[in-house]
Amino acid sequence: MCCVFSFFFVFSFCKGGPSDPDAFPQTIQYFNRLLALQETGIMYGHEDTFFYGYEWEYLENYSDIKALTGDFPAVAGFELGHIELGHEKSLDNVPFSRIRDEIIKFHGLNGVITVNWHLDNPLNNETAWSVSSNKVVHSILPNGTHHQVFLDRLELLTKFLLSLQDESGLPIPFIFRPFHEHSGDWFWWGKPLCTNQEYVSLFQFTVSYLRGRGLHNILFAYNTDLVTSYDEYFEGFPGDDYVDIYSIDMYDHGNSYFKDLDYGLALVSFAASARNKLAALAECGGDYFDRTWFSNSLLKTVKKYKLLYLLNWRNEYGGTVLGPAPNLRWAEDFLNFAKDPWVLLLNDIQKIDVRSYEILTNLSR
Ligand code: BMA
Repeated sequence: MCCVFSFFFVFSFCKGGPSDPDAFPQTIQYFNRLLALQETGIMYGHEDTFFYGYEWEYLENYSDIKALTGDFPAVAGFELGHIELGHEKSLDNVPFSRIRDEIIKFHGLNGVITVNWHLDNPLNNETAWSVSSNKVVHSILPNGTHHQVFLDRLELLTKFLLSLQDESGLPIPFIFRPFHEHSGDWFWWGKPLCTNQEYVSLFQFTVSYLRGRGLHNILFAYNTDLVTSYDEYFEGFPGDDYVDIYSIDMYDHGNSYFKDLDYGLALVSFAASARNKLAALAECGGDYFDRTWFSNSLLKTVKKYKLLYLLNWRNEYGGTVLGPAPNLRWAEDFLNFAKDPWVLLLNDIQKIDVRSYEILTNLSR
């Protein structure tokens, strides 16, 4: 009985399907699998986890999360900044060939892939953080002075994305979170640097371009930083035909952090449930002086809502470390967090019966 009820409960969330009307069968299956996972717990994710960490770089089959917990994260984040320039290495110095290999390998393990893109400013060729002009988005939209520059850069991104195929040549489904943290003022696509309509057009144009190039294997995540109202979250929202995941990023900013986080997560989770979408805390981290930051404060907050994943930003070798690792002050606190049955690492999501979401996929077509 219980199974029948939970089956229909999960199925009732599957009516929507991916936002792409031409989504490949494996993308529909992926979306439904993620909806089922969102009911099961929260996946733990880590950025650039396979390339470098607190005390190492470029080992094989290694990750700080694996070294600490014995398991890989369920979600792996990959940075594509500088793919748009035709460079061989990302802005964080990771060879794109290695990024491709790890994406293919992780997909083979049934891990969930999320991709982000700190693309350089196409107007002045400086970094994603170059915010001196509020005309950048305007200049790269159709009829803008730099539209062709943007098209060329999108095409270089597209070529890389088209190369993400499994051993049998099938495109690998993944999450893409372009133009993230829209509510902030630190990227050239941030809220004070363009109108809401320009942001909407930029997002829609990008999604349509990628779909037009045959990429029907992508789930798109809409993302803001801190917001304090429902209306503020949806300023710049490109619409449900372009979005599969409602997400926020939020780093610890002091006393009001967990209250603000609670508000943001309630917002994305309720809005997503109401529209048959997914919800996520796409980036988070802190300085972890609170000795139970993970195991008490974060865990209590995320357990209140249906969320697909949370992701700690990268452990930069020799730089800022935002995830856990052996020998860090917050290692034990993280282990206590990861032990909670609601928190899912790679082995946990591998255990979930693939056939159940295949049945859901067939029903929802
Ligand atoms: C930022 C920092 C930068 C990095 C960028 C892209 O938050 O970690 O050092 O280059 O993300 O990964």
